[in-house]
Amino acid sequence: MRLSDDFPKGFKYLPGYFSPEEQKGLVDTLRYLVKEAPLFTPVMPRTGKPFSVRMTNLGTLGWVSDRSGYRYQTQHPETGQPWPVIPKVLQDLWNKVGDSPTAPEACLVNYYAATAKMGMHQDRDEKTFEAPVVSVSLGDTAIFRLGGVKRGGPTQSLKLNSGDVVVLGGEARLCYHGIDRILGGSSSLLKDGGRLNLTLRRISPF
Ligand code: MD3
Ligand code: FE
Repeated sequence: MRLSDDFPKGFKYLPGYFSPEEQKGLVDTLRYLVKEAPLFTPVMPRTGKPFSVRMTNLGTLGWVSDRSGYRYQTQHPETGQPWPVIPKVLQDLWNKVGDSPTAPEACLVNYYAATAKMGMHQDRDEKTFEAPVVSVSLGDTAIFRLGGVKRGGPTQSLKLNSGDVVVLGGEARLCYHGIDRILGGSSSLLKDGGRLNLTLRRISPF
C-alpha cells in the first residue's frame, strides 16, 4: 500500500473545488441536460452483462458500450440525437485545471446508485492520451481505488467527496482505477441520493 498522499506524477487532487452553491447550480444544469439525453444502462461487450452504473454524455462525442464493443460516437444510443453541448461551467473548469491547449470533446456522465460500482480499468478508448481527464464528483462519497499503469500492482484508496475535482494527466492518465463503493446517504445534494461523476476528455489529437 502506497501512502495516500504519494500520488503518481500528473495526478492532481483538488478537494472541495466547487462550493456547495456551485454544486447545486451544476446539478440543476445536469438535471435539464439529462432530460435531453437520458441516462442509459450500458452493457459489456460480447456478454451483454449490464453495468451497475448508468451513463449519458455531453459534447461532440460520447462514450458508449454495447455488445459490439466500447467506442465514442456522436449520437445518443437510444434517442439517436446528438449529445447536448458541454455547459460553460465545465468548459471553464477544463481551461483552468486541464492545462490543455484546446476544448474537451466529451463529458461522460456516470450515475451511481448506492449499490453501484466500477471495476478496475484503464481509460484507453481515446485516440490521444496527451490531454488529461478531468473528473468532478457530486453527491454521495465514493471510495476510489487508484493503481499503477500495470494491472495487479499496488493500489491506494481515496474518498471522492461532492465538489472534489481530480485531474489525471501525465503518467496518471493510463493508471488503472475503479470505484469500490458508494457511501449511501453521505450527501444530500441529489434528492434521490447516489453519486454523479463527470469526466471531461479529449478524444482526438489537437
Ligand atoms: C484515473 N469514472 O468514467 S473518475 C470512468 O468515479 C471512470 O465515475 C470513475 O473511471 C467515476 O472511466 C472515476 C476519476 C478518474 C477518471 C479517469 C481516470 C480517474 C482516472 C483516468 C486515469 C486514471
Ligand atoms: Fe475510468
